[in-house]
Amino acid sequence: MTITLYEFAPTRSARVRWTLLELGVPFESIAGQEVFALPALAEIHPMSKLPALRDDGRPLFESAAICNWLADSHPDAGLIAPSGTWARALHDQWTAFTLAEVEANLWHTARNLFIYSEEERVPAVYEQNAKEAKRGLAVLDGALAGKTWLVEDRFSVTDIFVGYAVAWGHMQGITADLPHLSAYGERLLARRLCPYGAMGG
Ligand SMILES: N[C@@H](CCC(=O)N[C@@H](CS)C(=O)NCC(=O)O)C(=O)O
Repeated sequence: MTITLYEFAPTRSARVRWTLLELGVPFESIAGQEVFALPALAEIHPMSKLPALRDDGRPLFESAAICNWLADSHPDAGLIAPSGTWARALHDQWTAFTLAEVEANLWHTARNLFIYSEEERVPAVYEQNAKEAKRGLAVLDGALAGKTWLVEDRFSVTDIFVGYAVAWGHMQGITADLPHLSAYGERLLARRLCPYGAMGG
């Protein structure tokens, strides 16, 4: 079994890197900004986005799908609750919530800050996106009151997934008055294998 990860450090590919490191699974890394232009990436991701993965030759994209697959296919590591359990439903809840209510807004701002050409950028969206992302982050802040980790109060791939959006929100300057979330972010960064030190989009 060989795993190849297409990645660029400051992007959502960091979620997959961290998951692989926590699982102790060896992998080949195709890394760097130039990866976006590789034909091999286009063969996996129809929009040539990162992260992308080949597992034993099979192509997979979307960070949530990849992280879940990796954790599910290495069940002994206990990094994700089994399908059909309530803990798994909570994992699905927090990952879907993070994507829809937090990350979509952060990404829209990021695209208008540095992905789109100058003529295409709409700075008016920053404030609205920050407001909506903060509503989602505030829900996570509440969920973390009196808890260390999101699901069953033990570290899991849920925290790897949600943690990236929390770190991203921190970078966009919208987590300041969310104390449980800020403490959670610090706990994540303090973990030995956490690669979220250098990220952002
Ligand atoms: N929902 C996707 C997001 C993929 C995505 O947009 N990745 C960014 C990097 S974080 C990218 O490849 N951007 C290049 C582009 O938009 O063309 C995931 O979580 O994997």
